[in-house]
Amino acid sequence: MSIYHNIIQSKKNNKKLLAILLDPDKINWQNLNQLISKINQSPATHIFIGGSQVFSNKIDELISEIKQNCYLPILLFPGNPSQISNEADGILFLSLISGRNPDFLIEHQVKAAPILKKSNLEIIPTGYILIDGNSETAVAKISKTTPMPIDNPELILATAQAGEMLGKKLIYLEAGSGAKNAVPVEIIKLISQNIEIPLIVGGGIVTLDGIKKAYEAGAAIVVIGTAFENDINFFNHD
Ligand code: 1GP
Repeated sequence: MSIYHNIIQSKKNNKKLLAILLDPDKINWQNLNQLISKINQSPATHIFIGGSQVFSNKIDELISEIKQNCYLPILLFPGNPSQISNEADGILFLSLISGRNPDFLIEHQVKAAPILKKSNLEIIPTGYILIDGNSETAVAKISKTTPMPIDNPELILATAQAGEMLGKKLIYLEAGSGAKNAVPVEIIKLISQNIEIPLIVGGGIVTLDGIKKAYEAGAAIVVIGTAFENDINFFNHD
C-alpha cells in the first residue's frame, strides 16, 4: 500500500498519525542508535527528514542508517532540491502556497522534477501554508515570505481550498519549527472541516496535550521536531 493511501485510510478510520521531524544538521551521530530506538518506542508512524536549510551532505547516510533498525516510512520534507535522497520512501512535494515567492511556488519544483522522475520516491503533492506563530522562524526568513496572520482565518481557509482545487493531496499547516505559538485549534478546526484531503499540522507543538488538541481539532498528522530533538524522552512524559 502506498504511503498516501495509508494516510487516506487512517483518516477514514480516524487513526491519528504522528511524524517525527529530523533535521540532518542536528543529528548527534554518536547517539544515533539511541535516537532510533527512542523513535521505535514512540507513537511515531512516520519520519520526516529535512529543514528549511540543510548543510549536511549525509542525508543518504542518515536515512540508510535509520532504515537498518526502523521500519517507519521515511518522507523527505525538503527546503530545496539539494535535500532529495533516493534512500527515502517518498517526498512531500511542497509548494509554499501562503507565500508569493515564485522560487518556493514553482522554481524549486521545476529543478526537482527531472531528479524525481528518475527516482523511486513516492511523490505527494503538498500545499504548505505558513501561519504566524509569533516568532520569526527559519522558513519565513529563508523563503522570504510573510506568514499568514491568524486574525484572518477566512484567507487561510481560501488558501487551503485553493491548494486542494489545484490538486494538492495534503495541506500542511505550519507555524514554523520552534514557533512560540502553534497553529490555533480554531484554525485547524476551520480548515479540517472545510477540505477533504488530510491535514498535517506542525510547528511549536511542545506538549502531549498540544498533540491531542491538534488531533481533536481535525489534524490527520501532527509533526514534532524541536520537542523531541530537545528531549528524546518527550513521548514518555505524562
Ligand atoms: C517544522 O512542523 C515542523 O516544519 C516541526 O516544528 O520543530 O516546532 O516541532 P517543531
